Amino acid sequence: MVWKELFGRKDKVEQQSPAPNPAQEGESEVSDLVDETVEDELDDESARSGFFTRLKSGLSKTRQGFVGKVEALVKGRGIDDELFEELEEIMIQADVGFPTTMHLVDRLRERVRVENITEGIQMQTMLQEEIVDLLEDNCESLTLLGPPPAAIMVVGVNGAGKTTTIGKLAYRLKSEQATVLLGAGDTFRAAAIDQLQVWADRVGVDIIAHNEGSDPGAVAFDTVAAAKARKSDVLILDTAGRLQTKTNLMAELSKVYRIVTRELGRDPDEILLVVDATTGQNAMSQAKLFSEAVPVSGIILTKLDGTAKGGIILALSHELKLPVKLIGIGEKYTDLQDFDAKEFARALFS
Ligand SMILES: Nc1nc2c(ncn2[C@@H]2O[C@H](COP(=O)(O)OP(=O)(O)O)[C@@H](O)[C@H]2O)c(=O)[nH]1
Ligand SMILES: [Mg+2]
Repeated sequence: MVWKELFGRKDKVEQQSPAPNPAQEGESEVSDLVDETVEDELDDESARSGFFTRLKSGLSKTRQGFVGKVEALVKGRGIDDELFEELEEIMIQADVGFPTTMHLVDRLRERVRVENITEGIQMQTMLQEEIVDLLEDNCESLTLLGPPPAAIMVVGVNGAGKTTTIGKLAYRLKSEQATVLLGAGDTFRAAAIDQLQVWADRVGVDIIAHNEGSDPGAVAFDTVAAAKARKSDVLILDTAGRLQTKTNLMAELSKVYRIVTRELGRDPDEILLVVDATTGQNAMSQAKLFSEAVPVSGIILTKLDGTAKGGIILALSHELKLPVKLIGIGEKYTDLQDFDAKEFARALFS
């Protein structure tokens, strides 16, 4: 996601607003005395390899728990029915889910037949290709088409990683010269408001917050109004971690959505459902239920670094037809990445 391209306002690049200070991570500033073109290329290159290295290390548990097992299975084996069955088992254990496992294994069976493959090891490359295909079928990046303020609503159960992700996203957008306004829509707990405030201070963006227990609809209203008045580029609204079983809380979430839509005069640009990858198949029911309350436009899958069962990403993408737009691979500012199917599969299989 490069918001300035999405907005088509490259002029923003020239207006150097102070970049947020990622002091926590000790990133050094690049000297602007060096030839800019070379610097840009180097930056691009090191940014790319940095991106991949972080992705790879973020996925290390899943690599061991899923791809590592596939590797061990197919090595030195010929292809027979038993091999397919054992492969299915590994995939189910990695949370790929039954329908998606069946889909992938059927594809492999078909290709093994048509392409006359006999060695198990050849099937591993095929699996990687099929995973890329499956993920790309439903791949979309964050879309902030504006007009400003672009609006992002962030929903999901308590503890999924909403507030942290909003902090990371604000950092990222600000680094790309966007002015960002946060809305502390989780009014249920004082700690939730404070937590977003801390992120806003750290990143250096504005925040609209009311007191604990106040109406989240009023926060939504004020956030949109302030974003318009201050001519913010992007507003990001946090929401309470409504348990999907509590109907009244879901109703409240739809109300917040209606208020944002009304005040904006259009749908929010994104309604992102934050899902914790470590919650396994429960992620699927969360996605279904939240989608009934608000028109979820994409998923942010967090804590991929904390699970060996990252296969859930395949289930979410294939079964729900909801694109995974961003992934969280750690707790630092920079541990939020655009989801790229090819890079993801490459990191998993390398
Ligand atoms: N390891 C890891 N932890 C994360 C990630 N995203 C969020 N967390 C942690 O998950 C916990 C809950 O996050 P929070 O943002 O408060 O969730 P919320 O209740 O949905 O707002 C916090 O301790 C975060 O630091 C991630 O991608 N990786
Ligand atoms: Mg929160």
